[in-house]
Amino acid sequence: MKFQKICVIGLGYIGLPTASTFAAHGINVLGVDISQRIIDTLNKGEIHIHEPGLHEEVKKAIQSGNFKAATKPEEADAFIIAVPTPFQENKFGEYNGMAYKLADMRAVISAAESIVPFLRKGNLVVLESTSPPRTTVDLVTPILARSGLEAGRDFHLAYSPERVLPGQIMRELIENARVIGGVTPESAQVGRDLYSIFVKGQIVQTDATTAEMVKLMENTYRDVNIAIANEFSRLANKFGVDVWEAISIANLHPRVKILNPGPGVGGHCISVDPWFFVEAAPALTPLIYHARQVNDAQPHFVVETVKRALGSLEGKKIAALGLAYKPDVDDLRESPANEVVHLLQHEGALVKAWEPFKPDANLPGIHMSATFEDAIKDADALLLLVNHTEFAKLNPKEIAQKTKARILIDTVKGWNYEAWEKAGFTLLRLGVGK
Ligand code: SAJ
Repeated sequence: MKFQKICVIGLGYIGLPTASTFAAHGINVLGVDISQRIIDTLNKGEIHIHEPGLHEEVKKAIQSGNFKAATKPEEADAFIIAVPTPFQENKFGEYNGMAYKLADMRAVISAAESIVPFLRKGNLVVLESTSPPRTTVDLVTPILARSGLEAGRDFHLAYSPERVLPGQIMRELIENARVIGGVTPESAQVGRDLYSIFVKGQIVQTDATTAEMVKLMENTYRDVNIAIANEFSRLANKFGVDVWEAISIANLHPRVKILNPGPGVGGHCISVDPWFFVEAAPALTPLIYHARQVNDAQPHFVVETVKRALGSLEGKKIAALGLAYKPDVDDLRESPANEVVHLLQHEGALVKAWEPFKPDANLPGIHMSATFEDAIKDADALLLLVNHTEFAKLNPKEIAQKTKARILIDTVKGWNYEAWEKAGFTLLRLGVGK
């Protein structure tokens, strides 16, 4: 099937790169978002998020006339839904005394509803948002049926998850393998026709529910593996071992690849998606549930480590370096660093936070320093929470001039012991019981 015009609903971290990449490949793209502010920003050729290479792509797409943004969809050959599926803030499910988080599917529901008036015979609709198993079949299909058209007979419907890594989205969108799950084999084939416009990686066709499950399995696999690394860090601490050394030696085994411990698991994917499995089948998911618990509790282990370095935290001044959920991104969503700062403050610490990718972030209850120098100047200790490249590159001798702190706590193995100790600092690393 040929596509002249497509409509991408949701212009966030996935929708916007997808829309601008289609536009760069000559497709007429209408990007849709509920936020008028985002629409105005994009139509000026500006962007509202940080992702390397994205701004240039959007600017070119707008200038070429291939891309415009609006708050309402229009008729098109294909509709792509790329809206967020967070979890509900104040509502939990319960199974055998275990509370679990619930998906908030409202954005998917209203995106599907917004397509109904514009849906025509022969169209393709693709859901990209990470969703609980069976969402395409059980939630989206009945909504689209309100158009009077039937999925798989009158129009094509598929689920195709994004699998791109924030920070490398523009490249991975094109190069990564892509799975397309159709409600019928023909829907999957038409989905393939669409994405083969720019995807260079392998495209695999399957059914919609398999594709949904694949996406959740990938992120759950990573979550469970980070959980074991985090649990190892606690064990190493207890047994007087350096977890980083132990992991690097264990990883010499040809079939072992332990991930890195850290302050916890953040972002809007890995810390969220495993809950979709738990919600869908709590009786079948004890391992997934407990891995989530381990990762969510890791900020407490960071606080214990800080206490080991500083004793009581009452009145102690701490510079928290990095609030993003991972290195070299500006995304602060579900960031464990944020949680660490709150826990430290709860123990009486006076925390100044510095996030180079979003110095002016407005986070309730967190004091953001306007400059790095201000954050570290009067601190008793510097706490490294995110391994941003610029933190790894800091010059210990220069920092020794800029701060009165002589204690460093490194939760991400971003700093080299020798260099910092030579400059007069004492460095304590998460998961090092030596
Ligand atoms: N983390 C660790 N230890 C590690 C690796 C990561 O603590 O060894 C932490 C990070 O610091 C971060 C969190 O885990 O807080 C998640 O980071 P990430 O880099 O593992 O993943 P995301 O959330 O940025 O992107 C993931 C990717 N999924 C997989 O690698 C299986 C990406 O490919 C997906 O497209 C994305 O989720 C998504 O959108 O679902």
